[in-house]
Amino acid sequence: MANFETVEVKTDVLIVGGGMAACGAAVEAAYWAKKHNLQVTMVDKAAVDRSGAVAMGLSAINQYVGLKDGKNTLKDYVNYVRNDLMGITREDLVADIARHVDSSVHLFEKWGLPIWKDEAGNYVHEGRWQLMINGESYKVVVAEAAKNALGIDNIYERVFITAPLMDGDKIAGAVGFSVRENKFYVFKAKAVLVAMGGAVHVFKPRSSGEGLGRAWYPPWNAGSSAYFTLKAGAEMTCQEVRFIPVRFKDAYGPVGAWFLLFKSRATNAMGEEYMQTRRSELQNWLPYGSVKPIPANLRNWLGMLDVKDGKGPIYMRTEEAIKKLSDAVTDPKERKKKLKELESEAWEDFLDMTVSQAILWAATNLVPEEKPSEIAAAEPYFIGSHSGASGAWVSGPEDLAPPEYNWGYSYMATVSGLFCAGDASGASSHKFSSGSHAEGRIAGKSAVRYAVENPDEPHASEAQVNALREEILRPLDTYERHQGASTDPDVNPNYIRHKSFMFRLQKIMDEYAGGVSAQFTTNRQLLEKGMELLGLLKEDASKLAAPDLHELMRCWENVHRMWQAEAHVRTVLFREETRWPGYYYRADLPSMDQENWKCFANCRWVPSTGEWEMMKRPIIPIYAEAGEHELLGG
Ligand code: SFD
Ligand code: AMP
Repeated sequence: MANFETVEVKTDVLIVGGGMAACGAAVEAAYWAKKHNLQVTMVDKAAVDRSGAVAMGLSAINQYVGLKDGKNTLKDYVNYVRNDLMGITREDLVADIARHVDSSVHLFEKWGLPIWKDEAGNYVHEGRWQLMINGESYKVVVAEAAKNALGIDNIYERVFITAPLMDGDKIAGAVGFSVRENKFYVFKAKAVLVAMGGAVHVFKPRSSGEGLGRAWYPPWNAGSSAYFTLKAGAEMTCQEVRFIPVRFKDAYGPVGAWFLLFKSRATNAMGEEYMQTRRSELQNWLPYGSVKPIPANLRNWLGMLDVKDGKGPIYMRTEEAIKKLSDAVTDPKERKKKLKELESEAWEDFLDMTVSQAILWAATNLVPEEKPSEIAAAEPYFIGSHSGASGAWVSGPEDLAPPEYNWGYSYMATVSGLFCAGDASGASSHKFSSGSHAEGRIAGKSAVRYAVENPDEPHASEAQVNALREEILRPLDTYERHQGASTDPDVNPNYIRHKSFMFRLQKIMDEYAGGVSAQFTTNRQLLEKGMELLGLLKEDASKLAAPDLHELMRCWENVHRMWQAEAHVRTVLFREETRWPGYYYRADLPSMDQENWKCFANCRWVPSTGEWEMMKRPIIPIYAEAGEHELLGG
């Protein structure tokens, strides 16, 4: 592409992504870099003010430990996370994030985020770990601090990072392209911090036709973190752990406030409460089936059993919850006031973070204080920061991590100089927006330390840069060369456009890897067939075609998704058990095997051979005595 300018940017620490983790990294890295006269650069595919999962805002901060109040301890949080993930978690990472997360929340408040307070001036909790916020502008507030810290000249927006730049097996930077101008970017850096979020639309979504693209997690998080770290040769963890949230049906409104704050019940079409009627099923998943709160995947599973038995729809009993809360107020005038307050809180919960759910309520004449509302399990997502766990395998903090979990700088992947945070780093679930920010801060500081102690200039060969440029821009060339071969630009014997490619990927994942249509169920033969079809899809990736920069981005997003898909299918195959029913069910191996599989299932794509390696890594308890650890489910 002769009319493409190549722009080279040299920096010390490169932050890729501009979301919660990246903004946390920016604040901390800028502070430490200044002390050492180093430069920190951030690059985001979108505009930092409204990029990433928090673009629309949030109505709650889901991780606040409240260590200062003395109500919770680090051990409490570690126990909660370990149990929720059916025993599979890195306690060192979870504890490290938990001990830093409160300060991120206090910073948000200082920067102007309104956090709900009660009459005594204390934070209003949604649940034990969650705080209610007026969060429509959450991301803008967090972005402003990051921008102030870095300086606007050090931020590149609307540049889609496509691949890592390597110096042998060490990271040397990243390459990408502008989605608005004909510019190919080559960022060279001593340390690179990956925070490009999770992966959405790897599986076929429930939405179709006019609603296509609607999802719970943002469709613009397309697996770039996983692709980047895999292609750099980093070891990955928990690639089999996809997250399926239960959400208000069709517009994906959050359920947390209803279950935790409003204490609502969910019932089936017959009015039965599956969390009660299906309780005995929990015995099959001990010790995790007996913990409190019941792990997210098991909560899903009990509801799914009702749906499988034809007992849907499943309803959130909003009318019942609102009545119960307002009836508790005896004075009629006060009761009326309470009712109004609850109604407005219910709407605000959606307006703060899932506006389309409020629109759907309005469009379908849904009055929450009068009528229950349907809920459903969404489609699978890859997200290391919520109740999923997928991401890179990173080094733990020196003072907490045993030798098996520590190989140097905190939050550095197994590739020298490559750091990860938020959805990009694995096995440290339940960090959410606040914990991702905190993890970004720790990783940002660590990346600066790496750049100080490894001062050699980054080096990447011209041949590598040229090869990447050619490969990345190829879809534009392909389109230009072949567009005349047919009258319909979507149907052409010489190329495939991004949407058709994505549909093929989603169909494979849906039918063979346990998506919505397959009721989240799969087996070895299905997975192997899925691998075969993914192989064919991978061959066709070189035929992707794009008429413009926007579609070029779409093409690469789908290549990134495809690599996330492959890591997933390989790891679901590797783990010979069902550990997370409600997320996926291996019909050929329908129970949990604590003896052989209470371990991490890790994988690595080896750049020098193009082969994949699969390996087990041990679960090492830190926060519980051996006996107690068992009792607590870990
Ligand atoms: O209720 C590239 N989340 C919630 N967290 C909470 O604390 N409270 C809630 O209420 C939450 N809920 C919720 C949440 C998310 C969503 C979408 C909804 C509801 C509807 C989760 C958090 O948002 C999440 O944990 C964090 O945001 C994760 O942080 P991070 O940094 O890992 O990801 P990001 O913020 O999405 O940022 C990703 C960035 O990468 C950029 N990017 N840049 C360059 N090149 C590429 N190729 C790139 N690909 C991506 C993005 O633009 C973005 O800047 S509730 O449901 O639980
Ligand atoms: P959600 O809106 O589902 O993302 O939930 C917000 C927070 O509440 C997350 O920390 C969830 O893990 C938690 N949560 C949601 N539903 C429940 C529930 N029924 N019991 C316990 N925790 C829940």
